[in-house]
Amino acid sequence: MPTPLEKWVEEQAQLTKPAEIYWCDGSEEEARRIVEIGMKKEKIEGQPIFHQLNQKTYPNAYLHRSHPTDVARTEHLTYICLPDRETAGPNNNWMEPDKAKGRLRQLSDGCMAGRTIYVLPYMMGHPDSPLAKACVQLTDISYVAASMRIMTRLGKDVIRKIGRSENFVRGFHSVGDFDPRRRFIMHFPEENLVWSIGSGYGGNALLGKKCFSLRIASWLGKKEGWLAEHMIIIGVEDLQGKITYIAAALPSASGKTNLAMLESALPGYKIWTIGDDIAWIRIGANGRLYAINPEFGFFGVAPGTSFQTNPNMMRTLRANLFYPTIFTNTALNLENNEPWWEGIDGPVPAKLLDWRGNPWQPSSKTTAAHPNSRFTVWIKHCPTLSPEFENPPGVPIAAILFGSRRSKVMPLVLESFNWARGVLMGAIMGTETTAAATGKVGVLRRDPMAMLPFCGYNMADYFGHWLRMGEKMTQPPKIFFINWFRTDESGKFLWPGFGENIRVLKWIIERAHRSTQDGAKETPIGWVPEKNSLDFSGMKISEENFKKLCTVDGEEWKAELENAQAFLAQFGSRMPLEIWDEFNNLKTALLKS
Ligand code: OXD
Ligand code: MN
Repeated sequence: MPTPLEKWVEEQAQLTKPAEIYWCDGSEEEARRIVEIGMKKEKIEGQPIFHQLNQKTYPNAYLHRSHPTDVARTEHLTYICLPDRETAGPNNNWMEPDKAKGRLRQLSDGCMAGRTIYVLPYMMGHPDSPLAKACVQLTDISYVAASMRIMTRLGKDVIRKIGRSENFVRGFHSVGDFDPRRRFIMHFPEENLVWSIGSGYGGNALLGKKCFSLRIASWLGKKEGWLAEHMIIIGVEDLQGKITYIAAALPSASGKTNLAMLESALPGYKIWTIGDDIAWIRIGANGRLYAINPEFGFFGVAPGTSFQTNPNMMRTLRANLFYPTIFTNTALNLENNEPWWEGIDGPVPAKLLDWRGNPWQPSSKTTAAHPNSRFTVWIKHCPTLSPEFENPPGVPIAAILFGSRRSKVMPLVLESFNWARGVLMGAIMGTETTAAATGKVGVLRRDPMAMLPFCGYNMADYFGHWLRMGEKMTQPPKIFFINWFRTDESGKFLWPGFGENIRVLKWIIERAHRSTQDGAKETPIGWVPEKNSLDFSGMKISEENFKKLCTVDGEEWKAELENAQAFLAQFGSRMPLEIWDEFNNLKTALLKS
């Protein structure tokens, strides 16, 4: 008798008609073979999937050029297929599950003809973690097979673990013909199923990541009483060697990965990396929050990454371990066969191919690397990886941070008065858009808790779930807001960011453990730091700039709340009343100020 897993694979193969079914075992030898297939056999528009880079300076690294129409997440083609539209909410595209499956079956019929279907068994989370989930993804491209081995705990043990159980997360993926008109990323939360066709882009195709670990997992979290969040997890070690753990949500392509492995500008402080994108968070028996990173690799944005901005990532990218590192849509330096992107150290090389493989000159109108070019790299390459990364229960979280990307309005750092107010402020968080998703860059959109593209159900229910989680904890973490992106009148950033961000983190951990209100100024929206409470040793900042960074401008905030009110109103009567109560309290406080 075939197992439910074998049966499912067989059914998918009958539909998609591949030439071959290949069950991956996760071994090193297999990883090399898959990369080899991508260099020699599989092609996109006549071009090999992988190009081997300089093995001396970037050991085991390869460059992948995607289909030119397939370079970012496509939110307008991403659907949540729950039985009723209301449960999916206005924050998601919705399709009725049977209708969605009909459409997907039609698109998938014979879509793998002549190709190999790779069966990828993997775990999200350490297998002994109370939150761990066994998953299987099917794909028809070596790029995704190789990337999933970097991003997850992939191996044949997972097949043994699943055994005859029906209880595994199913991910079906095919690149189809890469045509955006036949591209869909569909989620079926009630069936633990993701079905993605027409795209090889990470966020659309590595189904353990955004699709399962955020969209489906957020739904599971709501049902089971935990949280799946778009958050990094770090430990901040202080001068006494004490480590305080923080989870921080930042919008896509806003320095999340840099923060996750920050090199401290303050001597004696150190950041320990646990995760750079996703946190699964549960309440422990002691009433505190515990977080794990369910992933096993980084899928980070290349442009802007350098020894100046993120030295630990540069070291990670050059580590010589047996997991391949994949660069996607970066430029190629023809002089030394190294990847290149805007913002990397050193001068612009004389001979470059752009991300599409065409010769590029500084006078060219487009950037050489795609603005959303990426690297995929194994987490164990990271020199700041915390020993707690492999700890199944996770780490206790003392502070939750919400970061936005705002040139005005949001101060550098702000501590919320309490959990419920923090949830409201997280719910109305606005941010200026980046290249991580298709669409216009730099326009303001509400991105609650940096989860707008990733919450797999109605966000009104999600806010309610956050409020309930707060009530269940005996020691809820403090909630903070950070904004590295505030500018002056001429559009210049007021805060240097990067390694200097430790100064803000230091303030935060001190506040998280504090017993007094000293060092903070109360404003209608929360507490902001007094200048002398931030450690500015070794850094100069003028009184005036510090004031601008921490200003809470009543007029700006009144306009902000008006815009936010319209956002909240689209959720209608589903919005928890507590959220409106908090909103009205905030509004009253601002009007009084
Ligand atoms: C990502 C994203 O790729 O948030 O992490 O878009
Ligand atoms: Mn992300």
